[in-house]
Amino acid sequence: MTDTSPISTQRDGDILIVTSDNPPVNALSAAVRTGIWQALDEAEGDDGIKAVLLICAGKTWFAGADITEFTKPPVEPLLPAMVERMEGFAKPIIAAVHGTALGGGCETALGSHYRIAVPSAKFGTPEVKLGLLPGAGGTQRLPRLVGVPLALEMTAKGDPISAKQAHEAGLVDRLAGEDSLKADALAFANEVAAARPIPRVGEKDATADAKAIEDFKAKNAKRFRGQLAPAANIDCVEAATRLPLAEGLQFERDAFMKLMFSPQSAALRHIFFAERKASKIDGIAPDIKLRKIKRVGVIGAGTMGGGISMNFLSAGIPVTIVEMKQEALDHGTGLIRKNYEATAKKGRMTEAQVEAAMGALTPTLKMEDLSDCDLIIEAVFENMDVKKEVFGKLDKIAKPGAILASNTSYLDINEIAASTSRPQDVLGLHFFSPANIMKLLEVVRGDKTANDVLATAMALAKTIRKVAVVAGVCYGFIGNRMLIPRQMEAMKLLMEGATPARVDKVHVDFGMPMGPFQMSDLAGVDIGWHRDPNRIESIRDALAAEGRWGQKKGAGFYDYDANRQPSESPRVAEIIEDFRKKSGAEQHEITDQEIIERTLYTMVNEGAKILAEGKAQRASDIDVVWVYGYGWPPYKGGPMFWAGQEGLKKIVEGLEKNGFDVAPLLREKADKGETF
Ligand code: 3H9
Repeated sequence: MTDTSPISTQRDGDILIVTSDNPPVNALSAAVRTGIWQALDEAEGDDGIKAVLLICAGKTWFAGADITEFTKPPVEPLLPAMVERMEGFAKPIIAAVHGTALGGGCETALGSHYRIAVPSAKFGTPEVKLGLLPGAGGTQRLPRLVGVPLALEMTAKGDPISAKQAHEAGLVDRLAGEDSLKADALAFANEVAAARPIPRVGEKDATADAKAIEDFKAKNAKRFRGQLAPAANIDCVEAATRLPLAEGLQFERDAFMKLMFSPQSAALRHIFFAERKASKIDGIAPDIKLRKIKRVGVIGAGTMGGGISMNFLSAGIPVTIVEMKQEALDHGTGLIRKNYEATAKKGRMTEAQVEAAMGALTPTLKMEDLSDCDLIIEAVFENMDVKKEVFGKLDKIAKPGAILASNTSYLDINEIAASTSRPQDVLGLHFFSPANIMKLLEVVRGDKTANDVLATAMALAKTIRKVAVVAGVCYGFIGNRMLIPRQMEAMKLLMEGATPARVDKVHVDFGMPMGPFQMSDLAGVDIGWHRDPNRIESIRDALAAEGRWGQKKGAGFYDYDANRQPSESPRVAEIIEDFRKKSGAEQHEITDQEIIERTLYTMVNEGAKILAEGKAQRASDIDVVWVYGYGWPPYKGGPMFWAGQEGLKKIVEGLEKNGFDVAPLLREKADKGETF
């Protein structure tokens, strides 16, 4: 091993301790694999060494193969070969696990002969989330060790299990003390050094379990819709039940390589890195001093204010929530409690946690009570005058240095900030509904927003487990601004001969959770309605005037039954027909491709404008917004990445064919043969 190798070895009696120190997550890079290989040579060549203890420094055990190497030429020793050599090794290898043993990390633990872990450790094979499968024997060794049902859950869904579950399932042999992993692992190594035969997972048989496999497929069909990787993981687990290890490993290898070169995996890997990149703010040092946020104020106890509050309460940050009327305040706090209790009922929270969260909530009718808050988020009615009045008041109440945020979805943050004497402390925090569940947070940077305010908001987003993206001030910011052309075209398509169900189906087939009209029905057809039933200027006006406000009223673009199951509505068809006649819009045969071009290509076009105007820092941020805020299928990488996969030339041609003005940046990139 060289001095720069992330792997070091050290003797402790008969045991060779092999330590990996490859920050930040001990990814199994070529240097790590080479180092481990050489450490095995060392152990092999020294008769005094009776066992090998593999342990990691830093915050975690190997969190997987090094994903950054996937697009580079392979460097030996490859991970599958390293794991195989470990499994066949003549001296016992003990894996001492802390942090997250993920992907190739879990497989390295499986190749070891004994596994000891701290109680807080997690084990998982999340490759499916990168459009892959555990390609270093995971699909073959897991079912042999933990059985088919758990192996299916772990590989095809990709969620980790706790050390305790892993222990119960036989994946972990022994639990160590939380703070004494090395000592406990050494003792374990000494205990098993001479034990024979050496337990090797690959020598076990996986029990055939055809029913478990069929049940699993049927139960998860909807969840896995459109994706290649879950099915490939299932096939490999199934192969483990009928093939000897060597053949199973080959089966896995072939399936892995197919996935590795699939556009879906490229898209998912893009999103993985895009999500992490989004938290970095161009031009702001990563070590900038942040403001301390010990108490948060929320103005408005409606659905949005309540949801926003829950994020902080769940993270242990006390919240003061303000409403104008006692009734509304009681209703809002009641709803928060109801939500928490529903979570507790599902076993995802204890009663004590519910009480702790509710205990950290201070409801009040007085704005003055916000004076001790470090961050105040306004979630009142979406109207500029109302917002300005609130911020004017806040300016007088909030302590110096408090961050003042608006949850507006569209309005100008600069104008809101100008209603205070401290525009440097003002920014937008655009949560998505339901705010306690949706992962996305658009952090809107005003012209005068201070760097430390922005950086504090981004860090806080991580604390409350949101994926945050910086957006510039423009109408609708990133996400809603791109939604506008999509919704407009969807409406025009109705006028030209399409039905809501047809347009929605194309979106659902594309991989979206719902189409534009299903989304309108969920959000509320009455949103933004002028509320004058006699003023009917659009199909939406006509629906709203008839009380067809969407799912909440049992009718919108669709009719809904008591279980909220939609069906096409004859009444809506009449309304559309009426508008078609009145407008004289030309009817024509509408293909799926035309729907894609007019509703999705137009979004890409708008995204290009957002980028050119500097309202998003990078194209990948736009992708993150759409994946985490609007359900764009992650395996299609977000609109800007997908545009690259489609080919920007094709996007330009599609836009031109339909008479749209092509954004100059999009045209420029298409002409140069580039992607975003
Ligand atoms: C695999 O193993 C394939 C094999 O089966 C088969 C091979 C044949 N590689 O998330 P964080 C970076 S596939 C390279 O902010 P956290 C990440 O980009 C792999 N880099 O930290 C970031 O960089 P930066 C299966 C990686 O504490 C930094 O580390 N494994 C990798 O919130 C910190 O990351 C997975 O899919 C990697 N594997 O969460 C696990 N992982 O600072 C993927 C992370 O420059 N990783 N980075 O932005 C995770 O889930 C989380 O990173 C983890 C830590 C839970 C580990």
